[in-house]
Formats: sequence, structure tokens, C-alpha cells
Amino acid sequence: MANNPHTTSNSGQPNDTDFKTDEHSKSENLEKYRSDATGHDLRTNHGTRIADNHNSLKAGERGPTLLEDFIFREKLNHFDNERIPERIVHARGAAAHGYFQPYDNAAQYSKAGLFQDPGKKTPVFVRFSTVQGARGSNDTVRDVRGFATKFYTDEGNWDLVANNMPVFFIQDAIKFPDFVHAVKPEPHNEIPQGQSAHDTFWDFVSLMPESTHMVLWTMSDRAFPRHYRNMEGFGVHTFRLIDRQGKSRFVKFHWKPLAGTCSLIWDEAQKLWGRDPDFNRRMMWEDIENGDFLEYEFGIQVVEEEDEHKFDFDLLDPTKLIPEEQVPVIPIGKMVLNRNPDNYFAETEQVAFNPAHIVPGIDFSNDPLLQGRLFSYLDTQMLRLGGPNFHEIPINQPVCPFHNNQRDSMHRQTINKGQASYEPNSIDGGWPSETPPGPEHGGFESHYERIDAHKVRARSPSFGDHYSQATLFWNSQTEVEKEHIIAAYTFELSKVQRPWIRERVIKEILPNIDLELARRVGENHGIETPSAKPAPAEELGRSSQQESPALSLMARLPGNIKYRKVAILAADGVDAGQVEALKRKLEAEGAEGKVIAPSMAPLKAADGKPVTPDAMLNGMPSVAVDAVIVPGGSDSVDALARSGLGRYYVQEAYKHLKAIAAVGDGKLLLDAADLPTNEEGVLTGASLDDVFTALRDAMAQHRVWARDPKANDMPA
Ligand code: HDD
Repeated sequence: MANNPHTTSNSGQPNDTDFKTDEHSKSENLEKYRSDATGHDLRTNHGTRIADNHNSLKAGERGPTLLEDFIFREKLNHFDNERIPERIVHARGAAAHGYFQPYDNAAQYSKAGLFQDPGKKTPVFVRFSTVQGARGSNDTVRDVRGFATKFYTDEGNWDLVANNMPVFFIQDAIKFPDFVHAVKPEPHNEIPQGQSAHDTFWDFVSLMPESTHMVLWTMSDRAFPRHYRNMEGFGVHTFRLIDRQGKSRFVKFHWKPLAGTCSLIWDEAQKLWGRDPDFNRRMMWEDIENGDFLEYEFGIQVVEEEDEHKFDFDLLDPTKLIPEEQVPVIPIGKMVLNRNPDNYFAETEQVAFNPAHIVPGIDFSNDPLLQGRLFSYLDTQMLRLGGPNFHEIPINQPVCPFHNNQRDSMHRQTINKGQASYEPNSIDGGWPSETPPGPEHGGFESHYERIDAHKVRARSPSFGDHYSQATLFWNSQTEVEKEHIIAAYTFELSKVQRPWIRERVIKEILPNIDLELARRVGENHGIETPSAKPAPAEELGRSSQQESPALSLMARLPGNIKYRKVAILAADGVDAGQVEALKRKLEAEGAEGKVIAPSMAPLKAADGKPVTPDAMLNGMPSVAVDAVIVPGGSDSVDALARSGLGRYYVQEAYKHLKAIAAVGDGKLLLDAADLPTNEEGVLTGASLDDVFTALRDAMAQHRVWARDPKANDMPA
């Protein structure tokens, strides 16, 4: 197989049906386009060697630059045109390559080639993103995260363009431009960046009750995941799977992270905007470079066609999820992200996802949001990538052969041979030819669905319940999660300038989710809330289920300390033996100890040995680590206790519910910082062994949740 599948010859018998991908197929496909300048001369884009790259051609050393200078003009001209329009939504993203491998139960649900053989690895490219902010905004903002996967299958590309939340803000795609205009920075001054905490967003969502469920998700800690490896992914819409017999079943797609789910704390997320705006993309990049790959299980919720109407919501309504207790998520495969892109622009920026990219074995439902998306994504790539040949950009090319009679347009790369660019033809032997549908390697055939309807501009009454699943989500949160949601609504609305918008949210929307939620947020805004839910019965809806434990982030906590970072605070005089032992113990658990010191100068340990710092106190602040440990060594502890940054480090870690341990006189730093030392999650002991197991167990729960009620007492 030649590298570029588009240009392979199909003279003679085509071998398209024998085509097989493996884990490396996409990387091999990209190889032809990779360019490495090592050992090469500097030349113009047209191949002329350049003798002087420092001086433009001038009329005299102090004279004007000459138009003749083709080298200067080519360089500047290219530079002036280096930017393309950023994505209207999901502009900020980071991506990685990897593979998908099905389990042996997948083939029974879908005839799609990628599900057939448990030994087969299909290459994937996954782009994670935030939604609201510009390409240069911060990673850890309160926002939905995109989770878009391109599967390069034997039968063409399948794009699962998902989010980290299972529902959406609107029910019909015709409202998408309104929603995006409302959430984006405001049109008169382009403020705020990466935020939903502003008037136009809350104005719109409070006038659109259908958004309530999704807004509630974005007010939860799910809106700022700690790491892309720690978030779930959801296809949101109901899709269809088609099996080899042609039978269709409804399906919801899920990504379940094998490292468990967990998020940042809001105060921590905000501080990271300044301390490390690239927090999520950096962690993913560094982990992959270190061989700590990101892993997800792929799951499906399957609903037989005859069960379509047995739920107390409409399967086509994208503001509803199917509770996992009603239809369990069946794991059918695993995805591993194990390779960083070579070039951000060529791969991550130019990748073009589209929910309409499907393969035989997968089909759409009539969800009106999905139906609109099927138009929108192709349309947007035309502007962003400059025309209809964006499928030729290396990252977007399928790895299987692809031939058709589409021709020409801007920047066409393919040199189509032959005289006939139409079908049927007798000049080029009738090629390329159609493939009839079939259980294997067949041409795509839309599900044979009977539609018997009037043409109407209307919303189905079965989409009328706007609140019952918001209540279900609220009921399913732990006390800590509920407190964080109350704080989130309080904070967001505090940024809304117009009092009537705040009042509308607090008096007319929140009580329909939960009266206590409304009362608490109302109290923080000095607004009295009603004693009964104000919405009409049909909008309040009815959920046969009152709680769904799977909706709590706590349901899938990591349970171990793999991939975690622990700050080891040290200064001159530190106990080097403890530092070494601690690093080894953490490594044995899959975690990493980082020596954090007042400066980058090598430390002189108590025994005179040098200890090399990994970072400075303000270079890798507490928001960048998962736990803190203070080893013994009286001079070291004394120096840290006298340092404002040293005391702040442990105070801030305390505020963000992180496990903190001190060995021997390390406790003096905790005392100097006024931390309580006799409570859960603040561990002190004479030796490392006294504190390590408790530290590990506390970290495995991600945070010391019991501390939450008093975290804000800490001034850090
Ligand atoms: Fe969308 C990008 C996910 C509704 C129109 N969307 C985009 C991306 C993700 C999603 C992850 C970034 C892809 C990438 O990394 O390049 N979008 C969703 C989900 C939705 C959703 C899960 C609801 C279930 N989107 C949605 C609607 C419309 C769009 C209803 C329009 C009718 N989305 C777009 C877009 C984008 C996009 C404007 C911007 C850039 C792009 O497509 O390639 O076409």
C-alpha cells in the first residue's frame, strides 16, 4: 500500500475490500508528509539556495529595500498569511494519536469493521478542547470539554465528536447560533474570555428552560477536569448501530477513563489560569512523552427499537441522558492515546471533525440537534480550511483507498488520472464503481426507516420536560458536590450586571431543579425564593428515578495514586535519605515526587550530599501538584517556615483539599503556616513509614473531602 491512499492506482482489479489497517497505519500515512530539516540547506519554497537570511536586498547599505528581493517577499508573504480562522467554538484544543481495540463482544452490535476483531487495533486521533474561549485562552476555565475522536478505519473515517457531559444546552440546532452568540465574549467589548459568568449567557439560558439540565452540569466540578485522562466522554445524541443482519438498535456512546474521574477545585482552577494556562495540555503532553498513556474504555448503552418509547423522556431529546441504572453501559473496547503530534498546526489545528463522517454499521437518529450538526461541520471546514479539499490535508485523509469523481477547487493535491470524471462511464472501465451494501465491506446504506409525516416547524411535546433530569442530577450529587454547585451559581450570578437576570435565574429556574438549591443561592444574593416549584407541570416533567449514583464524580474516583505528582518541599539542610526514599516509594505506586525548593541552585542536604531541585516554590506551585510532603531536616524546615512562599504552599494545598504530610521536624512548617495537624488528611509522624500509607490512601480519594466545609477559612 502506497502512503497516500488517495493516489493509489486502481488499474486492474481493485483491492479495496482487502484493505486492512493496523495501529500504525495512520502514522505510516503521515510519514510521506513529515519534513525534517536536519542536514539540509536553507532554500526558498521554490528550491533556490539562500545565501543571506539576515539582510534584505537594498539600494545601498542605508537605502530602501528593493521590490526585486524575491527571497524577502516570499518569506514575509508567507508569514503574513500564516493564520487561519480559529474554530467558532472549541477553538482551544490539544490532541494525541493512539489506537482503539474492540473487545470480543463488540461485533454482535455493529457490523462496522473496527468492531469485528479483538486482535485489531484501529488508529485514532483525539482532540480535547474547551468551547467558549479563543485559541489562546486558558485550559482550566469553567466550560464543557470537547472529546472528538477520529477513527481511521478500514472502511473510512468515523468521527465521534463528543463532549465530557452527556447532554446539551438546546434541543434543536436552529438555536445553536443564538446559544453560541450568548455564551461567547460579549459583542461590544469581547469580555469575558473563557467564561460563562456574564449577562448574555445567563440572559439566554434563563429564557430557555431546556438548557437548565446542561447548565447544571457546567456548574458542577465536571467543568474543570484535573486531566483529560480523568474525564468521561459522551456522544450525547442517540445514534444507531446496525448489525450484520441489518438490524438497527439505538445506542448512546460513552468513554470511561480507566484512571477514574476527578476534577480541580474552582479556586485552584482560577489560579491555574495565571500559574499554568496550559495545565491540561501540558500534563497530557508530558505524560505521553513519559510513556504514561491515557486510557479509556469505550461503552455503549443499547436500546432495542421496540423499547424506544418505554422511557419517561424522548430518546431523541439531547437534553436527556439514559440513567445507567436503567440501561447499563456495556464496555466494548479500549482506547489508548500514546503518541504526541509532530506539529500542532498541521495536525491539531487542521484536523476536521464531522459527526456526518460515519461508516457502515453506524447510523444517525432523528435527534434534531444531531441532524443540524450533520450540515454545520462540513460547512465550517470550508471557511476554516479554505475549500472542499480539506480531506486531502494529511491528518484528515482516510487510511483506506478513496476514489471518486469530485475534482479541482483550491489547492487540489491529487493528480487524478483518466479522462472520465463521471459515473457511469465506459472510457475508464467504469471505475470508480459503487459497492452494493452488504454485511461486510459493503457500501453505506442508510437505515431503512419509515417516515410518514407532515412537514412542520414544531417541537415534539415529548421534548417538553425541562427539569426532571436536572433534579435527578442534583439529587445524585454528594454533599460536597452540592456545595460546589451552590458556590458556582453564586459566583457566576455575582458577575451578572442586570438584576432582573439574576432574579430570573434564582426565582424562576433554580427552584424547578431544587428548592433548597434556589434558597441557598438566593440567600447569597439577598433574593427570596418561592416555596413551590414555579414551572408548569409539563415542564417539571417526571423522572421514574430519583437518584443516579453514576452521575456523581465520586462514583469513579481514581482509587490509586498512579500519575499523581507530589511536591517534596526542601531547602538546604533537608534529610536527603528521606527525599530519596520518598521518591522511590512514590515511583513504586506509579506516582512522581518533585523536589520543590526556594531556588534552582542544588541543595546541600544535612549529610552534605547535593539534592537537585525539580522546580522552585513559585515555579511549580501547589496548584500544579496533587499532594505535599515536608521531609525533616531542621535547617530546611526553618528556611521554608520563614519563607512566605513556603508557608503559602502548604496553606494553599490545604485550601484545595490536598493531602499534606510532614516527617519529623517537617511539622514545624505546618505549625508556622497555622495548619491544624490533628485532623484527617494532615499527616505527621516521626518516620516516612508513619505517614506514607495514610498519604497514599488520602490521595487515592483524590482530595480530603471531609475538609471541604472549612477550606475557605484558609486565607491562601
Ligand atoms: Fe459542535 C466543533 C461537540 C453541538 C457546530 N463540536 C465541535 C467540537 C466538538 C463538538 C468536540 C470540536 C471538534 C474539534 O476538536 O475540532 N458540538 C459538540 C457536541 C454537540 C455539539 C457534543 C452536541 C451534542 N456543534 C453542535 C451544534 C452545532 C455545532 C448543534 C451546529 C448546529 N461544532 C460546531 C461547529 C464546530 C464544532 C461550528 C466548530 C469547529 C468545527 O465544528 O470543526 O461546526
